[in-house]
Amino acid sequence: MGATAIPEYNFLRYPKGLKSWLLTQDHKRIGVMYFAAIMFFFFVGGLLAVILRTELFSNRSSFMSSDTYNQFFTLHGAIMIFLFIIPSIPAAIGNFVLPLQIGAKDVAFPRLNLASWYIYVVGAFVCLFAIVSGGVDTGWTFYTPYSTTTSTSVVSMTLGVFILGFSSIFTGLNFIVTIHKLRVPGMTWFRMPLMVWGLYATAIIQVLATPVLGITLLLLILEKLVGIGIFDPAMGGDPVLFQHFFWFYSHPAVYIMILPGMAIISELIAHFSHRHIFGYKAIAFSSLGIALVSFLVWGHHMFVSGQSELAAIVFSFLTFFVGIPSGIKVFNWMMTLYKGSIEFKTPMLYALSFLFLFTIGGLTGIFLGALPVDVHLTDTYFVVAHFHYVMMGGTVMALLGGIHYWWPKMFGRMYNEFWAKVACVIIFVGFNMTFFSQFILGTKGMPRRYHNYLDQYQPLHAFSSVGAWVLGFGFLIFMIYMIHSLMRGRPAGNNPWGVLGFEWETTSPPPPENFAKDPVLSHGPYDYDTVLIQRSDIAAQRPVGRA
Ligand code: HEM
Ligand SMILES: [Cu+2]
Repeated sequence: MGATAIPEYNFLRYPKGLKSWLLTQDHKRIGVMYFAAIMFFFFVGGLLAVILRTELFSNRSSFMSSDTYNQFFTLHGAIMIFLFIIPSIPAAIGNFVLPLQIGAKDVAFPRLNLASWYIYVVGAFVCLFAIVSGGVDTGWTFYTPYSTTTSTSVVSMTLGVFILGFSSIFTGLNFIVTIHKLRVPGMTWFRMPLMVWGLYATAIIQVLATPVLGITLLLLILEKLVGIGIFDPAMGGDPVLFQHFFWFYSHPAVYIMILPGMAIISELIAHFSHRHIFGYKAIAFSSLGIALVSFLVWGHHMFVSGQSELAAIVFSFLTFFVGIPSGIKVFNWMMTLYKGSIEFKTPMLYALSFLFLFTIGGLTGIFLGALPVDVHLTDTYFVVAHFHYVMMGGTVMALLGGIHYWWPKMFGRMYNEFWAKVACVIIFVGFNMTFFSQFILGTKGMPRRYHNYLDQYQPLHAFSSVGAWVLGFGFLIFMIYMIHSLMRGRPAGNNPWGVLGFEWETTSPPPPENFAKDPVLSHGPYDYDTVLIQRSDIAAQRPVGRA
């Protein structure tokens, strides 16, 4: 534990100057720049959410017109999906962690990596332009025929999302090649940390699915600008075709959002249980299984679109298969915890929150995948609750766990553990208040995307809104102690958690070239039982008297 000072020679300080940041090819700096960007958009999207919930507190005294409401929920959704959650874990955390974890000096194509960051920034500005030049009110899904007829800035918004797609594709490409080519000698596929497996499965989807979204949005733009007639029945097109195209990307995209979250959870659960992860291969292959199945179920978003009965039944049936690999993961995580010597540090608290919330999100997804149930629940608050449980209860909790876990490596400083735990508990409670109530609202028939509602829904809506304020308060605390950590945090030392992994063998923050001397692989990623006795930095962290 002895390290006391932050090493002078680290990637944050060297090379010096603004230009060295703007032209950097260092995956760690690019990761940090992505991190700053996604956190910015998370807070913008979160602010919009709190405003929406405040408006929904009561069905009468509203401070927003219906049109403004439509714009706000669209912006909230689009920002959260395209600017925040899709790039969040892969581009920010993954960029920083992946090469370190496989003992590499950088990603395979550092310049492409930097290009992906600039493309992201350009895409973000185009989206922001859409917001200031009239906004968008279609929902984040841009469904035709409404999106081709509304006078809001659909063209610039979809163009922005089109551009963002390239940044995602480039990150995916880069990671695939990096994982194939740059692993340290001796790191076979089954000796990779599970984070790497998760990022690999994600990258495959990013590369294969995102082009479909790109083309769809391009067609939508052409439809709007020159009336090409792909989606408009009056010209021989079909509006439902848009839904097929859109969900052919967007269902796999929900796994772009959740797989990297699951990857972080595998790491946190193994390391904070100080135990070999249970069912390593099952977890690794289930990531690939999820990636594969994700391409076969898009029609479950379209049960009421008028698709054929046969299609609906097939999609419903296939959807149940998604439950299997996810269930395998949850089972193996539970088995890892069982008999582990669990350390309840903040990252682990987020991992346990994830287990609880993602299970609710996943199981309610099975409800919605059941054709006869979905016909009733579709477009109600049940859906809103379901996807927030998955995306926020799942991915955001995992992201927060990952941030707390790798923060000391990224910035070389610890945060205040007490306040971090307090914030975690507040976020957990606020989250459940906000969104559990919405399951009930949904089953009672409250439709989503509505500005006003009947009196009978008031108490639950009010409760949900109070929950959103609690949630916002939790994030405020998070912001404060993290900023405090950046300025005053205690130096972390190389391995503050006493865990295995190449990233913990170099200094915090690491030097620009990652490792002072080439790392050598001497054990598997979770070999606590064999390595423990030999390594003082790991043994020192262990609670006394536990085996
Ligand atoms: C800070 C906590 C959050 C709150 C209080 C919140 C609240 C809301 C509200 C009030 C709506 C509109 C519901 C409606 O009228 O139908 C909504 C929609 C949505 N939210 Fe959130 N949200 C939060 C976090 C997130 C996160 C983290 C994500 C994704 C990463 C997300 C993604 C979405 C999406 C995709 C929609 C659908 C937009 C649409 O219907 O087009 N939200 N949220
Ligand atoms: Cu889906």
